[in-house]
Amino acid sequence: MTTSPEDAAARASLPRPRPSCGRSARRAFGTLLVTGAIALAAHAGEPGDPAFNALLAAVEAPTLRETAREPDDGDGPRSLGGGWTLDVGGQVRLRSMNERNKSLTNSSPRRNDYNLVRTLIHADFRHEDGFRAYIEAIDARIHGEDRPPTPIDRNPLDVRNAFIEYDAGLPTWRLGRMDLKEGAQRIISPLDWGNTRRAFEGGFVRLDHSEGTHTDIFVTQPVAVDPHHTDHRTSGLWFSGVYHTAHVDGGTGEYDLFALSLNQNDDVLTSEDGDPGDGTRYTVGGRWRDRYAGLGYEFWGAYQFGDHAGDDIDAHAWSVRLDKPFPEADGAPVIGLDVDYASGDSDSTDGRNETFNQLFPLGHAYFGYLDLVGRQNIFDVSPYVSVGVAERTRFRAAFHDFQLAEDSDALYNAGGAASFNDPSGGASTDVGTEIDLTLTHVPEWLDRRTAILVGWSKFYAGSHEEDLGGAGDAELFYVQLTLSF
Ligand SMILES: [Ca+2]
Ligand SMILES: [Ca+2]
Repeated sequence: MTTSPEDAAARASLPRPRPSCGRSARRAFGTLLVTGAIALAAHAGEPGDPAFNALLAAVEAPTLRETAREPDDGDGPRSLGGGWTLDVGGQVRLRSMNERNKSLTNSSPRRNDYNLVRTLIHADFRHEDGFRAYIEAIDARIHGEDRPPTPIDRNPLDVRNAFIEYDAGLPTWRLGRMDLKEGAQRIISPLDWGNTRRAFEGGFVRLDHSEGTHTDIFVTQPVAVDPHHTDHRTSGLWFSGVYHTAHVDGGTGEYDLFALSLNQNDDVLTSEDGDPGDGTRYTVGGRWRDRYAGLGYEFWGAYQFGDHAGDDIDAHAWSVRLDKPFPEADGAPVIGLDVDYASGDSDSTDGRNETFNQLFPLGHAYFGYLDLVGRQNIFDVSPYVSVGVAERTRFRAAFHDFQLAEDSDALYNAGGAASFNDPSGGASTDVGTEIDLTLTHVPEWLDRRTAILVGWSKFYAGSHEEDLGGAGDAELFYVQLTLSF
């Protein structure tokens, strides 16, 4: 989105737009949604047995769940003799997507209805002496789309995981193409929601200290998905780090400490003066999660520094999560609140890069299921409620109120792409609001780890996009079936 200096100056002289009546109404609706769902919880169905509740908890937030089987998760590997075993497994996932105006510009075609089909098959060879070879193939396709596919939709028949491992007890060494998943997946995730998932190539060492506590050290290059050719690691891009996770308080508490480095060569970056260059971005931070008096809480924070094509990096992000479960009540409801902040750039000409870089996140889980918002230049307040509404069925409702952290920086989507940028800072910071409703059902007649997910999301565009030529709201309806074997 571009705008003339005259327009920007005219807007800058106007009073800052205020939230409209409709917006206030939606905020009120968000509050009502939470209280209404709590009331609904009081009349919900059977609480169910604890084991099933645990299973449901695993699938009720599909965005935080590893739907693909972990390399070490098997139901009975077969013996090959000579100390070797083999486990073969996989997953088929089908998702029907019905999007409306996801561009937020009302550009044609406004509707985009398509089907995503993904098949994963793996073979896991292990030797009793600690040697291991793991390979996983992916076939990710899209059908019937009205708009061009995104980079995470397609990857017909490729290698998604291929590594060798040696587990000598302490530590575990891994070399090859692999997933990286750390903490609550805020900045390092395999991005399971994406049809293609995400992988890295390089070396990985896990130092095991005790149950639930480990230190990971890795030096990798992200794999670039190529829908037409074989995938390769991204040349000139390195992602390395140390990520420590520890369990405390007898397992109820957990904390992370991390130091990461993203190194970009080949002049792919651009300074605020417009000069191309290389750069290294360091990210240091931590996370603390525990429970107190029945209330769950989580604090997360990260600071970034380094060099971006000659500009100094100075960026940060933080999150606060609170949740209150009612395990004894019908439907075992949970109410919660997420607040997420990620810095933006306050001056596009000062030679300081202040936009937080979200790195390799599962943004879908945190900033609305329409994926219109990522962890960059944003302030998001999101209350939510989750409750069992019928046998083996759980309902979740979340509300988001999005504001830009800095009005002179862009809106960044879940993939990190910038849009609706007004460097003059004349446009409103009001990005909009979103409602996400999901229903997850685990059918009794299907195997474990199999789930049906139905979701509806609606984004109500705020005055920021309207100021910069956006038009209309966005909507998404989807149905997903996941079968693991
Ligand atoms: Ca490919
Ligand atoms: Ca700047």
